[in-house]
Amino acid sequence: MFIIGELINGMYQDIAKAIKEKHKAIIQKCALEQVKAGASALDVNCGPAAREPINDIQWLVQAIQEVTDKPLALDSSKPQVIESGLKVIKNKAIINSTTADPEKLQALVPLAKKYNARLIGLTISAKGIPQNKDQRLELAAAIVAHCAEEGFPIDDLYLDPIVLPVNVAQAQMKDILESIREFKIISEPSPKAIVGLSNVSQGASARSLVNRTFLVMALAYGLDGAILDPLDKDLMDAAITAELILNKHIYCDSYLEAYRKK
Ligand code: THG
Repeated sequence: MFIIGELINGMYQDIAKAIKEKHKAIIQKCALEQVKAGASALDVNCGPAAREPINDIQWLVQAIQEVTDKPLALDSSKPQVIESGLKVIKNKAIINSTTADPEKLQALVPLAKKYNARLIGLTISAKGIPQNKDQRLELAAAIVAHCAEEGFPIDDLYLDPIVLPVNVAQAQMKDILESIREFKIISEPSPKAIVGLSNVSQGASARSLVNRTFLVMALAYGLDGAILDPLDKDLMDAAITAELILNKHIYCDSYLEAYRKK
């Protein structure tokens, strides 16, 4: 599974403060901890309160790149902020994210091509978040069609059904899971499926249990990647075990230890 560590996000107060005060060591520690815990990439989000996101994202990227060469996912709803980050990224970037809104696609698909970046497409439109799996599939197909027309490699496209909190959208959970399976059969080669996992447990108690249960189920539906908290050891163990059962690693009695050493 492609694991994107979610912790460098200005929604967290300590990270917001580190960004504001340009305290590099805090960001670098957070990057290294996530990589050590098994993150294959790191999400980089200046947060909702950032006053200068165009400068902040460049500062974040540069600080992180001093300590790791893992791919970075530039997480912003503003194309100018994403482009600013792309300019200073040395390795392969991930654009997080476009929506199915034509204006967004027209801004971000050319950027993804120009910078040879992977692209996350959210199944959301100007009308908002879909209320069922048919609307999700329709938006997913529109994103795939746009990428194919523009010559963007579908192998580099991740579709995100947008996970909603179970405490407010319980009736949608099954549709979200089924969307993951449906996304994979839109085209050949197939787009990949990714989720922002922690959304599912926002406002819920027993967050870690809710997160890992959803993740294991989503993996069974064909999930390829997740933005998650890699420091949650129970979550990582559940993911490794689910992938073992799905025959993605070879079984040995010490498989958890063996996988972590990889
Ligand atoms: N899809 C994609 N990108 C995403 C998301 C998604 N990026 C952002 C988000 N969703 C994924 N990242 C997080 C990070 C933290 C939390 C949820 C999702 C979170 N934070 C706590 C809270 O809000 O309760 C704690 C915040 C705090 O300490 O202040 O749950 O869906 N492509």
